[in-house]
Amino acid sequence: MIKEETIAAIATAPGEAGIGIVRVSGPEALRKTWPLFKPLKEITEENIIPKHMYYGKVVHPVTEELIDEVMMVYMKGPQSYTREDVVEIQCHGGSLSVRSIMKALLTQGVRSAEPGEFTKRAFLNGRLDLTQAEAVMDLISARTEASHRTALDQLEGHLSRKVRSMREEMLALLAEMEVSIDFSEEEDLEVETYEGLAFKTGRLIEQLEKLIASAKTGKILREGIKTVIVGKPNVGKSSLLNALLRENRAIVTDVPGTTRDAIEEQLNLRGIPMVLMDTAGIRETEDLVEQLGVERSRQLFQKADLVMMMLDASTHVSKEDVEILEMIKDKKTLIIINKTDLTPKLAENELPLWVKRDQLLRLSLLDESGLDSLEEALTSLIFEGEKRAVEKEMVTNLRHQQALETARDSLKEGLVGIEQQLPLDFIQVDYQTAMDSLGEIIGETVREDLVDYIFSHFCIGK
Ligand SMILES: Nc1nc2c(ncn2[C@@H]2O[C@H](COP(=O)(O)OP(=O)(O)OP(=O)(O)O)[C@@H](O)[C@H]2O)c(=O)[nH]1
Ligand SMILES: [Mg+2]
Repeated sequence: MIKEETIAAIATAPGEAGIGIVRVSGPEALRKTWPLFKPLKEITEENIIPKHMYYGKVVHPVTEELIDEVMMVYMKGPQSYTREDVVEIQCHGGSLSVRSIMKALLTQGVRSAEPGEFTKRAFLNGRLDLTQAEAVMDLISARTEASHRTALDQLEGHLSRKVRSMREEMLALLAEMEVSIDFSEEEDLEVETYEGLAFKTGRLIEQLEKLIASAKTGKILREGIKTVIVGKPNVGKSSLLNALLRENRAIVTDVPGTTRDAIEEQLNLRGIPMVLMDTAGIRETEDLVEQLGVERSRQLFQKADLVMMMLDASTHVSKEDVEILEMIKDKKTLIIINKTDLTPKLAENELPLWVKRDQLLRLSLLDESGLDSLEEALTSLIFEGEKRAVEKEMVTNLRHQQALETARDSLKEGLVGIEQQLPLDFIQVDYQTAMDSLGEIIGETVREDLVDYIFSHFCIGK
């Protein structure tokens, strides 16, 4: 345990609320809070029971002015979030009470906590490893059940355990090499030694590859998938946005060119976070405002992870349709043929040859038929037909992904050395690099500036 200053911060979000919480942590948490707290019961700083709620008042320690009625709880380290002594004061919500309590604490020589400093202390005091600390941040910012679930799994230590066990296997391999090196003083290394090493290294590389592959799903769950609806005017783009959101967000009319500016909304599609964008219908136009909107549509889909291109079943495929299809050729695309309730005119053979038939989906937004299969198609397109990763060890963090890739690449180099039967002390270096980069993930070999960087992205009070 490192002896630290006592810090405090408002732990609840700003704004009007029922309660607000001020958290104090550090060796003098109780001593520095005590002058503010006037308990109703006859308790003292010495006989206070940890983890009991005490009702009382908070007064300014200098002016004795009443600040608020509160509930106070003391958690004695190491049985606390930071493993230090912690005091939490629950007062009335809204910004005034919490801020006045903070000010009063500052007069006692308590320092304002930096962003993420509580969690950083939990990490430095060994309560959480680095992946778990990062999971805390993911948990706070999770927008869908699925991202919440993965963050929770990471907090529970699933990823850390996997990384630890791979690290142990590497350590065992290094030890094995050490032994062989000692023996080889007298004679040349046996071929079996190399074969055994190659086999075990191959297995480790496979495990690493699997984790790295999960990062793709992980990224989607964390950041959401950017999806843009494009098409010529009046095909029903805004109707689709509304149908998926299940609210009348965008204006829908039978006038082509209704949507002038892009509309962006968050959507939770069966647990997958999406950023859904409705755009202005793409066409040649004299109208300046519409021209700008069309230009914006063209730019937007370039940045999209996924494009939903809409066609109108009641009209023939037009020059505009083909132009749009050309533009999105390289994108992950779902082509939606809307208005199937009307007399059909559009024939599939009017579409360019390279349009794959399994990209097509017919529906009618008027009677909402086919919306379910659309959602189905979207989810499977996002995960590219793979079964949804249900692995508990999922990588959702770019930093972890990069460290895993470094580890994999080093082991691959090691494998080349093994195949060439190079002296083992040459090969050991690669295994050491791989081990170190796995250590970075859980924070065992991590640099201090990286730790600072990671925690500085937390919010204050966490
Ligand atoms: N019959 C029928 N009409 C539809 C269907 N979907 C949308 N519409 C109608 O088509 C018209 C255009 O719909 P919008 O959603 O505004 O089309 P848009 O693509 O956003 O059009 P712009 O914003 O002008 O580019 C409206 O009158 C809708 O009610 C459908 O499945 N069947
Ligand atoms: Mg529209």
